[in-house]
Amino acid sequence: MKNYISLSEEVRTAKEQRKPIVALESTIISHGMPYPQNVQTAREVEQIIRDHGAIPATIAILDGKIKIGLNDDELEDFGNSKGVAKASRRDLPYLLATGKKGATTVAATMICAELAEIKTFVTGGIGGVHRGAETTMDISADLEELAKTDVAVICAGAKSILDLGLTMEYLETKGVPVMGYQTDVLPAFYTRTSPFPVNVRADDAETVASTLKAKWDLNLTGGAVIANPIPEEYAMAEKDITAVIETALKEAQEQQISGKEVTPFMLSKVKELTGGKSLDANIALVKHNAHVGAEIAVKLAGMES
Ligand code: PSU
Ligand code: MN
Repeated sequence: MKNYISLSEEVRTAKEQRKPIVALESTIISHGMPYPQNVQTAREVEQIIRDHGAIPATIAILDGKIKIGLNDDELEDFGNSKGVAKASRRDLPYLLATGKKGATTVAATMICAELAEIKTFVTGGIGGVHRGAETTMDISADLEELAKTDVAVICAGAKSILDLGLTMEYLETKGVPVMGYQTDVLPAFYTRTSPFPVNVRADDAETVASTLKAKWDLNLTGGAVIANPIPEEYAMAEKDITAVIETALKEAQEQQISGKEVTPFMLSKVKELTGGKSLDANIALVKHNAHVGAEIAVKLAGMES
């Protein structure tokens, strides 16, 4: 197993010194944002994590290795590459065997983080149950991963391109805690609220960390969602984003988009239809998640027995 994993210098040193580490995904870099904003944002997010006392580990598949931490050149090259494969659980073996580049989704990043013994992972939004899943069966592998892999995912909830109600039901069935960070309801990525209550509310990093510790001390396998609303000043108007999502969903149906293409198609349509505004919102919420995620990682590291 060790043969497949390659730690960056920074991450290796952090591990030796038992510093808190925060994992970051790479699908958001290659499929979620345009170049060069993607690389710029990735660097800034990493710096926010350092500024709050933890070490960032951006995870990607390169040269037949699971890279835990990318150096500056690797990040630049990765963010500027065309045709990087979107890598979820099922894709990891083939990409590692063939040496092709892979951008890890939430599911794959959780797997890689667990292999590297990293418990905290910051991203933008998670995948979930798609609208119409009762006939398409389109349910993100992210949810199954949350059910079985011991990594906490700090995100801004999930985009309402998904069926948020069914996503919450699925997480409940699988026993995945959904903690609202300073909120009682599930945030919907671009907006701070949705009609769906979270499982529990946590008002500080200490509460989140001690809840995670209790879960894993009891061998209650699986991850947790820490849902952190987008900062007020970047939140988009509910009716604007709802209209955009309806249009994007209609186009996806007309073009018969299916399988792993659905989420990237929806993300790029939403981006196109909202112009620069959605990208600004996206960058702001990831940075906010990085801040909160680093604080949680620091608290968790302090509780290690
Ligand atoms: N949702 C977002 N932004 C993203 C993704 C989801 O708001 O970048 C990406 C994440 O990497 C997530 C993946 O793990 O899409 C889910 O894809 P799918 O629905 O195909 O499982
Ligand atoms: Mn899917």
